[in-house]
Amino acid sequence: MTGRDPFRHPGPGLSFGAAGDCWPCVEAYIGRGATPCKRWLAMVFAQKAGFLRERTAMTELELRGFRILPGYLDGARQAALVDGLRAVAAKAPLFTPMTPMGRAMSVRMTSAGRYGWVSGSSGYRYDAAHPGGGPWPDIPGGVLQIWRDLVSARRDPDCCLINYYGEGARMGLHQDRDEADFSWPVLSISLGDDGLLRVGNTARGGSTVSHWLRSGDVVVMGGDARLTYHGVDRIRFGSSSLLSGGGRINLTCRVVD
Ligand SMILES: O=C(O)CCC(=O)C(=O)O
Repeated sequence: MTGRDPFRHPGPGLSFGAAGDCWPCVEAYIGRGATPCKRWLAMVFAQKAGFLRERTAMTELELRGFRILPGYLDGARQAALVDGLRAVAAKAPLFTPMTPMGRAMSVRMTSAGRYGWVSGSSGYRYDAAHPGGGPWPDIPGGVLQIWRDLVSARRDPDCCLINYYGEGARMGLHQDRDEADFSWPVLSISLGDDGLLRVGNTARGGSTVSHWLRSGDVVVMGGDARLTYHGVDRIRFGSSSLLSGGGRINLTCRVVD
């Protein structure tokens, strides 16, 4: 097959609604005899399971001071956010951050707002420019609305960090402490595949608790829990149909200075 195959396998990365299935599998599906491949079947079944688990908004949870709002965003708002993020990623492409120790992180990231979060040999910091040059795009209005509704209408965040978790990506336990004023919470929005959030303590070490975050869940990390260690152990790749290529997007909105 030549040219761009509209029924290709979802490739890695932020496909944001691009057509997602491979043509031989679609042929098999509609009965022309080709053999479906295992990856495609796994994705179809995982998405079906995700659909069956679809829930309405649940009561708020509290996890070591993190305020978790399960199902805060309905499907239409999630899809609208993904559209806005597609426009951000077109102007400020996802990149693979390197740790100060020179190791590639498994998530890919970009940012929107006055500042973006970057890392490299000089450490972790906020920067007014994308590593490829140029300013970061504006934070999409749908994201700002969630911040204004749940955090404050008095001041908007300076940075919306966008993390994309492909298959196998994770994020180690860490504190968000590169901001000047910890009285402002960090607002986290989950889109796409389920992600296993691990929450520790305000100092390194000690026991941890875990909670699966689903698409549309929102977490407010503030107050006494503002500096609580947290991370994402793994995702259930293909568990959501929001991103046709699979994967998870997490947005964290931060007041920086
Ligand atoms: O992906 C998540 O749910 C958490 C992301 C996070 O901890 C961060 O960006 O600092």
